Amino acid sequence: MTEPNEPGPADAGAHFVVVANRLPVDLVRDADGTEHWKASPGGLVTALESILLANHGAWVGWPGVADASPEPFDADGIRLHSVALSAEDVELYYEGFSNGTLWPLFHDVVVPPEYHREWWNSYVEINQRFAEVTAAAAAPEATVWVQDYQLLLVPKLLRKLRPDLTIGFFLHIPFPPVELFIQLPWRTEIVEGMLGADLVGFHLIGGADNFRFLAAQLGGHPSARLRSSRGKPSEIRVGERLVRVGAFPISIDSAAIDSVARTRETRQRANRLSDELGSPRVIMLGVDRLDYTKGIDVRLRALEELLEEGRLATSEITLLQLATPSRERVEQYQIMRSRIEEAVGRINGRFGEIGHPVVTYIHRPVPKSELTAFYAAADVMLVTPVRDGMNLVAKEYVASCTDGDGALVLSEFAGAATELRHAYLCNPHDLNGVKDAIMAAINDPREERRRRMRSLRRQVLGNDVHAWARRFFETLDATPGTNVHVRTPTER
Ligand code: ADQ
Repeated sequence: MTEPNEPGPADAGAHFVVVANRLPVDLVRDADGTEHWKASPGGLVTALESILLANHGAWVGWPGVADASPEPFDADGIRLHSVALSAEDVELYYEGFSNGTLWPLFHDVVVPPEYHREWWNSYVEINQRFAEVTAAAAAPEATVWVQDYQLLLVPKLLRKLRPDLTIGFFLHIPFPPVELFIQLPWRTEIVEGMLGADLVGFHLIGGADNFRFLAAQLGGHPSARLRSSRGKPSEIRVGERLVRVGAFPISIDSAAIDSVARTRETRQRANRLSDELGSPRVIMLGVDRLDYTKGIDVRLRALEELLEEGRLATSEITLLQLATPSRERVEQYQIMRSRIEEAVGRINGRFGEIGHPVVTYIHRPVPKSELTAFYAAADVMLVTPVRDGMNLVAKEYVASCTDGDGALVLSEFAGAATELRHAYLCNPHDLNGVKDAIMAAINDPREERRRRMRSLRRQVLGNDVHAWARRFFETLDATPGTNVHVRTPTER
């Protein structure tokens, strides 16, 4: 998407509406108070853009700045509806309940989740606000697709306001096992909120199974116990309705990344990067939001020990670690950032040489075109989260490896590991295992590395984000009682 156009006239509502915490454009407020919009095309926009355009769709979300409530407007054919959040809403609903309670709880309590009633109250209130804006934006019998953990209550709240709608829900992060989920004081409300959808989608079968089990336990929906045959969505009876639950592993626009990676500009930038890094034998790369789930600390510890033990030498390797700033006002993120920056400093202090640090650390986002060149330049990609819903970085790396020469070290705790079986898989809690996986990725014979990469590329190029969205809609359409009028173009 590019810059938005001027506000358009009010309309009778869209037949397809996406609801997500953030709009696909960010409102930017300059120091002098002037405001402008900046496109921020994430993976979800890429996935849904063609469907939104084919259906004159709408998007409901927060514009990213406190106290802003612009009127609905059109941006490249998509109608954008802002949900206004005050600074206090951001603190309680977003930083608090979404990222201080749900995020750590759903990521296996990697850090302790905090349970505060005022965070929960705000979460309920803001979910209601999202439901109201969506109810006003949707045409009669429209299809609405609600996204992610910030909006778990929206399906039920929206159904109450607009029983005519067909509602899909997709969770982008893991859904935890019952033993963890039941810590949540508002566990029943959350499960009931999600069951307001006609189709509840997860990345993995494990998440769908966890949810079904909980629905049976907490929601009093005994039919939820019924297991479906592997890979097929199952059905839960909720009153008169049937709710489908299934696994839909998300992907990327693989062909687009592959073709950018093949351009001369990208190849040249990749070569230049290698020169800038001192043309080492092995370039290792990490690309993450700076988040405590991503295991940046794990790979730094593995690297430090490998250097200490002399299994790797400063002269032959380098690690480029890109870490996008994220949730910087949340305390656990500040703690993690300090720990990572301390480790980078320590490793460079111990093992770096003049003009040749072992770790190059960039704490800011990198433009997508640059990122593809970085992937193309990397001999070994390190993806070591302690828990991750999917991890798109792993797939982006594979799509960028057009010469088939690259190795992916991948945590078993990333959703992507269920599909990318030929990566160098490792358990991030087993440091020796991580070190061995890194060494194998570096030292395996070229033919073995290429064999693995061929298999990974088949998987990633054969299962792209467009297929993901299509599968979700087809399943939603096949759910009894739904009324999907969404066109899903097969050609982009
Ligand atoms: P995230 O936790 O944000 O997503 P991920 O899937 O890796 O994690 O996606 C990150 C995206 O940000 C990638 O497209 C990547 O290219 C980009 N990115 C990361 N660091 C960057 C940098 N330094 N510069 C520029 N771009 C950068 C959540 C879940 C994941 C799930 C996705 C999609 O936590 O598990 O895979 O949603 O469902």
